[in-house]
Amino acid sequence: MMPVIDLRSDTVTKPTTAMRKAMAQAEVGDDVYGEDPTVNKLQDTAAALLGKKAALFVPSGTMANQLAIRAQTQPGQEVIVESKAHIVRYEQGAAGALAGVQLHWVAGERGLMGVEQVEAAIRPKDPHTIQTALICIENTHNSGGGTIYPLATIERIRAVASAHRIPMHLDGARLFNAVTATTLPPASYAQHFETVSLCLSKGLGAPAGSLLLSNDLALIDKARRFRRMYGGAMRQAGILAAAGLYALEHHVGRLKMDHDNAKRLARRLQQIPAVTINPQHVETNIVIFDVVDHRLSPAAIVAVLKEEGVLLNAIGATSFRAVTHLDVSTGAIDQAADIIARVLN
Ligand code: TLP
Repeated sequence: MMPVIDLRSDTVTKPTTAMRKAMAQAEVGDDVYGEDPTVNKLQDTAAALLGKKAALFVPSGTMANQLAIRAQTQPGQEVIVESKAHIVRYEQGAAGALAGVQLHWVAGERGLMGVEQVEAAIRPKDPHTIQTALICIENTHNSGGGTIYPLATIERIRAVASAHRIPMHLDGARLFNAVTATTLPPASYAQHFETVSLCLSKGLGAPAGSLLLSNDLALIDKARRFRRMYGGAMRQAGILAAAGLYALEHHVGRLKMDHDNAKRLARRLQQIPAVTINPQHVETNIVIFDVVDHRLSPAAIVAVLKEEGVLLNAIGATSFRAVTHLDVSTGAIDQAADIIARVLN
């Protein structure tokens, strides 16, 4: 059978044998009673890693983001968020449907908002105007191409948010990619946010699970109640938490390989005449490139590549996304680049 090189997302990774073993051997209990020792260990481990007092284990990154929004806003308020953020594009309108808030989009540069943009988006405190309740930042920024927020930008946005007494949430689905690329400690980012979400099922390679972290224990308690409301309170979730613990222990150190592979792919793609890409824009494990005026439509390109054994996503009228992860080797990246070149030329 032809090998499939799956670059659609870093969510497609399958648990390794060692991870499955850790899952099989996990001590478990009923997490709704707070009695799952492995969930508790994961929450404590992640909180310590990010320099936060508490963490809450949830099924998905979407739920972690939505709990952060629900717990820190009132219906009828507004949340500032970058226009291509996951919260805007890929969460099925949950912020409006479940928290009753309006999203105020700010168009960033490759997903990154500037401090002036954020400041301009904050609503005045007059009786007519909707009130800004929360500012969300995505780091790394998925649709921006795995872009990393400079810490200095976050610090400036934080200062503005504090001056207006507005809390901040970090969608840190891929925070460890930012941490790996910058070599900054995770807490150096996390310290600027009231809440942080962290995904175990992206580059870290766990089959499911995310965490919501905060220093505010009352806020975590509130989020726990909403987790129940949203159907995310699980029972013997230690089976999943064990995978998360294993991932934090064994899969953070290898993220650099994914970044190197992404850069390698970008440099190869740059040599294809039909492709537009700036390899310098590839900062982590996400490669976004454009194919303009091709005889094949984006959907047709994706379909032909699939027949040739390469899976990736079309994410716009001319844009494609390829994501590197622990189930694609450097050899597979070279093979994928050869196939993409053959199909597009
Ligand atoms: N991103 C997925 C898709 O949903 C688009 C992907 O393939 O990249 N925040 C960010 C920045 C994300 O990229 C994602 C998932 C999430 C949150 C949501 O995580 P899950 O899928 O666990 O709900």
